[in-house]
Amino acid sequence: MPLATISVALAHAERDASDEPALASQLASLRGRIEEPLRVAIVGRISAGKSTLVNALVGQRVAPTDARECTKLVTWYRYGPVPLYRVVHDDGSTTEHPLPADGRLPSNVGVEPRDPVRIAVELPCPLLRELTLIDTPGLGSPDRDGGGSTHDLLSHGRSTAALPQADALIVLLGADGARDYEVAAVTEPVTALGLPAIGALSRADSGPGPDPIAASAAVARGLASDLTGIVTEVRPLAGLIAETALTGSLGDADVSVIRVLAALDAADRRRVLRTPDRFRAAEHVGTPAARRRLLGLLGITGVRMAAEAIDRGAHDADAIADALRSRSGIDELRQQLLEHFARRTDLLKAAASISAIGRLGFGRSEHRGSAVVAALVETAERVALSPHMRLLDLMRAKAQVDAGQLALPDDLRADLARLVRDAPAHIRAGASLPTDRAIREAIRQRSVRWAAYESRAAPRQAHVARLALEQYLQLFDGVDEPVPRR
Ligand SMILES: Nc1nc2c(ncn2[C@@H]2O[C@H](COP(=O)(O)OP(=O)(O)OP(=O)(O)O)[C@@H](O)[C@H]2O)c(=O)[nH]1
Ligand SMILES: [Mg+2]
Repeated sequence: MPLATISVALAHAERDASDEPALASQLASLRGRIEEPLRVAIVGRISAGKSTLVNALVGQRVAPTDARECTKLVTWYRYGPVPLYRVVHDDGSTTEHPLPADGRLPSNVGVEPRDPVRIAVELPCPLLRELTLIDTPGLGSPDRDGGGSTHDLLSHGRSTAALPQADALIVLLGADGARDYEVAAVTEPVTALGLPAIGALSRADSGPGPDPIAASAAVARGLASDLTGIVTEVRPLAGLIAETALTGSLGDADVSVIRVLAALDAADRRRVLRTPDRFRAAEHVGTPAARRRLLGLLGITGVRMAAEAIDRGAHDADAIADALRSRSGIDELRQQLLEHFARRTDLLKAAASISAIGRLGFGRSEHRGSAVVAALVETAERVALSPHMRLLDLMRAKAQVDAGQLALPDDLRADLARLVRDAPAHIRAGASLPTDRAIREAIRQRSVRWAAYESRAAPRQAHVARLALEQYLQLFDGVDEPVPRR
């Protein structure tokens, strides 16, 4: 409903702004944005594994990846029936090209890196019907040591300039992301925009020990707790392993090398797989080129996991890829993307539109004095205060409760978890049956409990209680009055 209200208000404003063409075109693009899939930007430091994650999500090695700084232009991945890419210039002009036969976007698309352009890729990938992915250049920390390189600054600037175009974010915290200034470089621009964000501890396979992915879960939990209110959840992600598994990159030759490894006696296998150098030097396991290739595809932890998959009965490339995928963390990330973003598209689009309208009306906006904009801002502010939109506040409160930063009695915690779910009314209300009567009864009981709590709780808890009561009231209003029988 909020989204429809905003869409209509934008249409009216566009009509009223017919003698202000620059404003009218901005309003038209805001309205167009409402009709599109949700835009999710992937942000993180240089080499955090952003482009690798894009490839894993779309199931194709399309984004160029490299150990050196690689993505210099913001690149959009949208749904389209035919694989192609467009180079978008600053003046809006575009040139269209088919994707090469190997499906990879050329790493140099034939423009000077300084040209202020972006790239728009279209792929027939089902996930892109629901979400548009925006791959960004690495964020840096230019202030830390008196200014990064010109490239760092340029990349950082391009990324931060692209973020207001997004509705939601995936924030990759690198292996070194546990250090304060690294976290700050990435989270500052995110915090400034207040966009909903899910976090991942990327390159989770690169740590020491036999099972670095499992070991990094504790670091991820610590980050999640430090970053409450900025990102919901932080889980370990081994993007490279996910990319290889989901793009069908393992071939028969790779499987033969993995088989040889799996057949070694336990002590020899442990020795060979202790470090990448030892694996490279293991002359009794395939050719040097084959070992290099396997390391590039999976990293040493991934190679170890592939051999373990054979121990557990995987017998071909597909089965090994399945085993790798399920341990990489990508399934969980996808699940989070659907749960927190795709299924909440209308709510998040409404929130993003409200922020964008706010930016038109305030700050350095050239349209600040326009009466059309003033009317629009007023509508947006009204919608922002509606119970529909305040569900976002309740979701944030739940994240604080989950992170242990806000204490609530157990029964209210359970109520809160149900209330923020994207589910039918009877489930949100915690009713025993999906009937109007049961729903109303459940709402009555729970509201009494929350109201009693509100009256004696500390201010932060009382605020959550008011938000919860507001949602119950709204649910109650949505249930049809029973028709009295004669
Ligand atoms: N071991 C390991 N390597 C990874 C992982 N993800 C990416 N890499 C490697 O790290 C390097 C950088 O990955 P990219 O995906 O290009 O990183 P990016 O964040 O897009 O980097 P920029 O575009 O330069 O900012 C590449 O060599 C990847 O193969 C991972 O999960 N584990
Ligand atoms: Mg990149």
